[in-house]
Amino acid sequence: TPHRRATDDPSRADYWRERILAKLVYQVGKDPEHAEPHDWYVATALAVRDRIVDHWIPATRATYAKPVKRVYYLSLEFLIGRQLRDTAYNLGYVDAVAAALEGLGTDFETVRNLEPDAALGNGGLGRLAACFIETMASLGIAGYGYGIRYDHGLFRQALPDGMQRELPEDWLAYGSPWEFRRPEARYDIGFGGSVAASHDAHHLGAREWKPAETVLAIAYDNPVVGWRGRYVSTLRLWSARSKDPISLEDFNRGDHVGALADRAKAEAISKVLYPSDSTDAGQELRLRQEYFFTSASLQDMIRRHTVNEGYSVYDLPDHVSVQLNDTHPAIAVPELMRLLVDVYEVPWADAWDITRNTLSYTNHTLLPEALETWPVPLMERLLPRHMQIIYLINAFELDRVRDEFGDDGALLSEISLIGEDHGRSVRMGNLAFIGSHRINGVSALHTDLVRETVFSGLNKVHPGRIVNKTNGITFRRWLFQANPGLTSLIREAIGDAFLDDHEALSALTPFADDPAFREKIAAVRRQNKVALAGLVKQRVGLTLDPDALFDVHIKRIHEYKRQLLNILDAVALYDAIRSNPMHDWRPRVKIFAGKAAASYATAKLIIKLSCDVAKMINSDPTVRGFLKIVFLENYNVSLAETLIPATDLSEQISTAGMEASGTGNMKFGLNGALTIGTLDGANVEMRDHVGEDNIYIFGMTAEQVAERRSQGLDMQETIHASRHLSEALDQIATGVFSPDQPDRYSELVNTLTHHDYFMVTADFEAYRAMQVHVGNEWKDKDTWWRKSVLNTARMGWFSADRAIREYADGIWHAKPVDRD
Ligand code: DL6
Repeated sequence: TPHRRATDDPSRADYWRERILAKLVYQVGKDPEHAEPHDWYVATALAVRDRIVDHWIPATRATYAKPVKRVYYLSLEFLIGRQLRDTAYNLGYVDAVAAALEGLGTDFETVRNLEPDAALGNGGLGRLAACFIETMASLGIAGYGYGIRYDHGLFRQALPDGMQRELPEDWLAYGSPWEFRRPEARYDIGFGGSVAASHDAHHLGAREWKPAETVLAIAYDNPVVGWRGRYVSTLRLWSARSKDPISLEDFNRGDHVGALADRAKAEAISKVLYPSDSTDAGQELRLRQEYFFTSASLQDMIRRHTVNEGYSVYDLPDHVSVQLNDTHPAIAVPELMRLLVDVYEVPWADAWDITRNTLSYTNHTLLPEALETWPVPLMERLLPRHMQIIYLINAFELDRVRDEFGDDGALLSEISLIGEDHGRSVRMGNLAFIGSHRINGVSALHTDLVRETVFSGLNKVHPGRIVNKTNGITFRRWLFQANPGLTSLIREAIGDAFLDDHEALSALTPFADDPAFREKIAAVRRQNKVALAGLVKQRVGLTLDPDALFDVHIKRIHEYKRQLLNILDAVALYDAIRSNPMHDWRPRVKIFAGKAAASYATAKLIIKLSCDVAKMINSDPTVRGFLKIVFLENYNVSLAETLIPATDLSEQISTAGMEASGTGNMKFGLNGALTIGTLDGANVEMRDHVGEDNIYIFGMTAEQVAERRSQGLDMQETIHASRHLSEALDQIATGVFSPDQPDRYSELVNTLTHHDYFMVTADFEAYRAMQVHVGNEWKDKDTWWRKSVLNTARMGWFSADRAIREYADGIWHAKPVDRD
């Protein structure tokens, strides 16, 4: 208002200048004359954080004043990335902050790039959790994220000679300016010990668990501000501490290391993000992590519900929804039962109703190796009371099913919580299912497959419990911030409504037929490609032509995601260029990035192969730059923010039936990249939305894959039928790309030939033909940019706002907080 002092108005640069300087001097303790760039980052983050708090406190008060359902999102992973731009953008202060920094002799880009990525997740599942927390705040849902404050997030990937090395990541080396340590918010987490005996084997009442070991969970709060500051969600991350920081007795005896042993054991729980994505995670530390954060979160939630709000635990389902992000927090089922029965003395049957009506579970994968199971002996040793509860839940469930469906042995053993296959184990997927009122898949196809495969038995006995909630992405980060050029063009064309209502992007549809608009879109893409080319030059020394087709494949490296298929196509294209160098080739750059799980040898070999193929092709003068291959090291959220807006062609080529949804596919489509993909995960719904003429779908369907697998995996005939494929495989197998070790890939090729579970060879010809078609379409710029505009215009449905509304209406029954 005109009466405001200039320095009270956060839309002004002088407001920020004053506050950033104050933070620099009084919190960072630096003289502006001698401040390092990182000091400016911290001072800026702290100044911006103050404005979050200005929204956080009223939002929290409003939630207590006019209670709505609180939603707790329990996730072992939150792949947050950088927070400065996201926060300043959602609050609407980026321009003012940037102007202030300019006046202080630095600039916003430099400062924001000094923030380390918070990489507390492996991939899609963790990034989805981060998108969802921001989106709940944007919609005004009273949302809380609960997870672990890992000292070290996802490893840093180095690629000396193309071989992946994992290096420790150290995002907290300088501390985090975003978090608030809450030493008063602490809970005891027990492990091991014994449970007081009862004379009655079917005793359903309270029991006393005496843990042998107790670890402290200490809260760190990260406020996450929503769009236009509507609400602020709290991401509460738990850090493990020992109850006794040191054994003075041991120390005084001279055992200085032993004196710290208990502490080291306790703190190991929150030391490192478990590096595995979908390979065996069966280690005790992982189970300790899962129980640690789940128990702390449930205790915290119940304390807020009973002590702060004064409700009874019987009313939990009316006021609270807990979403289990995959099976990692599935121990919540017996833990909530334990808290209700043992601590709050709720009768078993009531406790079971409360538990089931409070919890719901999202399934993110059908991969058998990622569906967690825990050996019964480990569970009995580490969580003896939980094991008793699991046995009881199982007994009741099996009795009920026997009553209703008869003594169907196959059905009973399928739905049992105890697997008997390789020693007795607890099936966490079944546990999460039975303890939840809703189970959701993350795309229409995936949900169908969840019903038909992993949970077919449970679906039969609990029809209607499985629902679909197709994933979504936050447009604020993935379009508005990552691609300001495209965002401005859209605003000029259709106004600002789409900033708040993402489906209003459809108003862009007629602009697909406007040649002047298409030209502007192409110019923005070119600018983004120039920026990416600069980054590639700086990182790998390769010069890229910004007019080449940028064909991008970025995600975790996994056989089912089929980076191998893309590499085989590159080799076939390389051969085609060499055998016909005078053809009208259009330059293409294939860009890869992604990390392989540390223990996943084949995935690491695929990275090495990409690098070997890149080395040969990039240095071959006959190719004359028509094809270049780049593998960028250390893929993370920030790199994705640069790559996606600079992409022409998005690779979403997983074996059909294996990618639960994908969310990268949505980010690319939104930014106007065209997709080459299989009918897998959310690609299917993307095709339905953008129209089949505007997406390049190829290959086998999930059904065909299943059918083909049932016929066997030997692909010799398929390979012989394709000259391109057999030549490419031959070259790879015989060491053409690995002269230093000619047999490096012979086993890999052997597997493709005789045991091609992921159908790389079976889909090769269809993929190659589609790539040739894409190359031809790229030549016709009018067609290409028309399709690009239509992709952006029709991706509105894939907003996380839509996804969270669906969860809020269909699963949580949660309404937005009224802040007025
Ligand atoms: O739902 C988020 C994300 C999906 O988009 C991916 O398709 C899916 O692979 C991923 N799942 C996981 C779970 N572990 N594994 N594999 O990360 O979830």
